[in-house]
Amino acid sequence: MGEPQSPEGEQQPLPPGQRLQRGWPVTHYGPVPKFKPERWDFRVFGATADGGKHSWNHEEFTALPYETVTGDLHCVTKFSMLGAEWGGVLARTVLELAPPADDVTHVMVWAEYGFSSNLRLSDFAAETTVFATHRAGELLTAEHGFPLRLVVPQLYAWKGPKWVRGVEYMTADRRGFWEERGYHNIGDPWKEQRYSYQEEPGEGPEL
Ligand SMILES: Nc1nc2c(c(=O)[nH]1)N[C@H]1C(S)=C(S)[C@@H](COP(=O)(O)O)O[C@H]1N2
Ligand SMILES: [Mo]
Repeated sequence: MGEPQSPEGEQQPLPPGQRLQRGWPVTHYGPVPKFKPERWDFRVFGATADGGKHSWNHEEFTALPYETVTGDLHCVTKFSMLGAEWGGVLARTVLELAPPADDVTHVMVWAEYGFSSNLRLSDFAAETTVFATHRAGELLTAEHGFPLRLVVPQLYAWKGPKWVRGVEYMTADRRGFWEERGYHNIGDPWKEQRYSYQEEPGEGPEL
């Protein structure tokens, strides 16, 4: 048997405990926010290298370099969607344009209604971490996070806030919305890091 992997990628491996989902269901907590372009901005704040805040309005942000990445979406409720093409602004581009201070170790990604998720800087800086505006070449729908959502393919999908509005650079780790409510601080699906009770010492701040 061996690994269910083929060079053609027709049978890609799934993280443990996950099943393949056809289509693209909508999953989130709370209402879908209404996009108001004139009030929308994307902010980078916290421990920036220059000590200042950076902000882009919608026109400015969507004019940043557009790139595509291929990445999975693994929901902790056990379904996975594989190999979608996401288009938008790489997290790496944001890190270049608004560099973090040298002692930044984590980021908090903030979304509408105060939803948040914390990431290690290394996960945020991964080459496939993208602030997506598009999926499969099409603009995201409101339900899927329009105008902007984060996608972090190597982590469970709650680590990718929809309706994202900014990033806070942090010099110490802090839990985001789901990480405070019983979900694993790191959330690596390949290690099946679903719940906070599974955390090993050092994997998350005290609860
Ligand atoms: N703002 C916000 N983003 C969120 C969530 C949420 O509750 N609020 N849920 C996450 C979870 S648990 C999943 S599985 C994915 C689902 O994305 P989809 O609805 O586009 O499939 O969004 C993530 N982003
Ligand atoms: Mo999820």
